Amino acid sequence: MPSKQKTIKEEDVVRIFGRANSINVQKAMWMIGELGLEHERVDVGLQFGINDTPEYLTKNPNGLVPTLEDGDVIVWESHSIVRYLADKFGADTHWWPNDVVGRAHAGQWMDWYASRLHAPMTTIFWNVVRHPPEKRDPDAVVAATADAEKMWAILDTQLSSKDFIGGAAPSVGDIPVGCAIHRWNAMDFDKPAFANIDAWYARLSDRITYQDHVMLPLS
Ligand SMILES: N[C@@H](CCC(=O)N[C@@H](CS)C(=O)NCC(=O)O)C(=O)O
Repeated sequence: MPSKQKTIKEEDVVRIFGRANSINVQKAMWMIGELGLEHERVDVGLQFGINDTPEYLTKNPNGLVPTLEDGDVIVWESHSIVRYLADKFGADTHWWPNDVVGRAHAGQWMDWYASRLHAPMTTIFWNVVRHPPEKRDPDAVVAATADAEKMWAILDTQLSSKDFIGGAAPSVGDIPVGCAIHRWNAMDFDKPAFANIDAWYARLSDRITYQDHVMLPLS
């Protein structure tokens, strides 16, 4: 009797280059987890190095993580990786809205995260978590918190009538902001609370893949 177990061929495995504590890597890994893809993650970046090697730079000339390798296809930029994965492997799921308006709105919230929320969140993260205590700037945290608060308030309004960013089920639009809200909640600093965002975060926290790839200790 031939074995019923599926043989995993090298080309069936998607590979992510990037360390697990990077928010941008977490976006890709959460998507991979939700789509149930066979995958391998290779530690790259910060203490692991590799991202400045000629071999890595041929894959991703920015020298940043994450980079996706899917057979001969290379994709960098975390949001593009998330959209590629959802489009290729999740087109029949709620992760990749099946209508042009749904996809536009999901993309809008991904771009909005990058253009409006990422900068203040990065300032807070470095000054609360990653910088050594003597290098932390509390005033920068206060200023960035005020900026981030305005942005979270926009998202809170969006979530006042919806369980997830686009409606009743999560989509790619939830992924960047979903990764950011875990950091916001897990970091220890003075911050405002948002009722609709709290309820959405509780919904995300119920997902095993979110626990596995996003709800990691901050470092
Ligand atoms: N816009 C890029 C940003 C990528 C990025 O800045 N990655 C950071 C980690 S979050 C990085 O590679 N830092 C250098 C390192 O880890 O060594 C994306 O979304 O993928």
